[in-house]
Amino acid sequence: MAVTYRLGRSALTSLPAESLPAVTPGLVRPGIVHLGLGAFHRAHQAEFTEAAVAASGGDWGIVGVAPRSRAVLGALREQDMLYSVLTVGDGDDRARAIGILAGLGHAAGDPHGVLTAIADPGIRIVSLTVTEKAYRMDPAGRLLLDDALRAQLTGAAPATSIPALLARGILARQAAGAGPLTVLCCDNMQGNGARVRGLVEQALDVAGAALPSGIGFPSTMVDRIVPATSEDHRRRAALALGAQDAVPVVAEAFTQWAIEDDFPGGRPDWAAAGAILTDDVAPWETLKLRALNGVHSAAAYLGALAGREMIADALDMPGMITLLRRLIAEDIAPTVRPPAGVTVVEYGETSLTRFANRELGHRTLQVAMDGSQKLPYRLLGTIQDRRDAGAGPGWAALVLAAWMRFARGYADSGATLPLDDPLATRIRAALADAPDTPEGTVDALLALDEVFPPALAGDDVLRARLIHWTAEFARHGVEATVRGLGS
Ligand code: CS2
Repeated sequence: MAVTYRLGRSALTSLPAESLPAVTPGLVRPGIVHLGLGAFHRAHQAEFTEAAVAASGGDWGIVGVAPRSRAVLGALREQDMLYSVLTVGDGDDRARAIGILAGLGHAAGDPHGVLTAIADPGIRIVSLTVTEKAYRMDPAGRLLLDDALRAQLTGAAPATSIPALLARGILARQAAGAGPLTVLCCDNMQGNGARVRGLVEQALDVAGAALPSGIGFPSTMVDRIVPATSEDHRRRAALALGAQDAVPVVAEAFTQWAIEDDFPGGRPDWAAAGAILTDDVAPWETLKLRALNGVHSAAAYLGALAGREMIADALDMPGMITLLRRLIAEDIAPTVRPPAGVTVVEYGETSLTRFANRELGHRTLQVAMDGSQKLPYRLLGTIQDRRDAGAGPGWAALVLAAWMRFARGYADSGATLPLDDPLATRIRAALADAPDTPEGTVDALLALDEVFPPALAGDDVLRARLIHWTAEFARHGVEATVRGLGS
């Protein structure tokens, strides 16, 4: 069947009932400005928010702001701000249009427009999915201030970066008397609410101001695997939807959101959409970062080094499941106090089942990117906690050694691996100056103080295990090393 309609309001009458948005597009007034209009937000918070408004009402439409790229904005405009979520992996493809977007913005092109949107009294939440690096903080939570950022914070230059948009947005609200606000960080960082609060306080300080009262910074744990959309996904979304969509997002069926309930300006009824509202989100965050994201990164680095393109292919490597199960049970589980009713090992098994979803087409290189920003939250905490408890770094050291080998820029076959990382220049320079030996690689990278806290950088036991695994990889390759562990 040829699909000729383009998704948009006028196409809705031709969509199957199960593909229709849960709210009437255009009728929900804006209450949220969301920074980061990538696939993850559109398949996660946007879907939860739409379901919450459908269940319980409220003016919680989302003004979606793309920080840099305009690519998605044009297509969304042409589609009356509608897009679809294609759910794959459980037999049938399902696609549903989402109609909760109530406005669009572009931070790089129209920063003033974004500040005006944030200062609107109708807006009570500014949420973010901008990835770890966009916060421009070191592992200790210090703002990485340079001249360009200082100019943005003091108003000498337009506010296009995340710290500046938040700080100047808050000041613009204060000037407008716009009322209480919640800044809701939805990026994969431990204690993400407190971290962003610290960032905003430092940024306001540079701007010569203090944090006004009435602003909440709840922490949240967000979870749904949402890889980059491929041409094949686009085609399948059109078939399942019955309309062409230039910007569908693809996701697994699993979705989870745990939110600390601290919203001075109110919030959508996300609990009605299945979210967990709690006063203690830390157990959820630690569990997810270590027993999902940390394990994901393990599969990504080992898989990429062994020439596997997709995460599902990495899981198929002989020995891989055994290794990941040991990592979860022996190293991660002892460091995590899971939420009531959850066990780390069962949760970890669910992670492995989710990673095996081949329909997602999740590339190892996509998960491998930005390792210098991700590993502190997903892996180094596990190592630190094990060392503090007097235990060895365990299998987590093997995973860290895989990142170190990956950082050298080529797979075991000799094929080039792109180092897509904000610290790529620093990492390359450190390695170029070091001898090409296991000791040389490990010492050069452990010395990166943007990544490794002093306690780990100076840990001889960790260093010895990293050298051991780096030497094993050099001698046998990752494929054989992992296979050997599974027997
Ligand atoms: C992944 C995450 O790309 C990555 O680093 O580990 O994006 C992961 O898919 C999500 O956090 C799942 O919630």
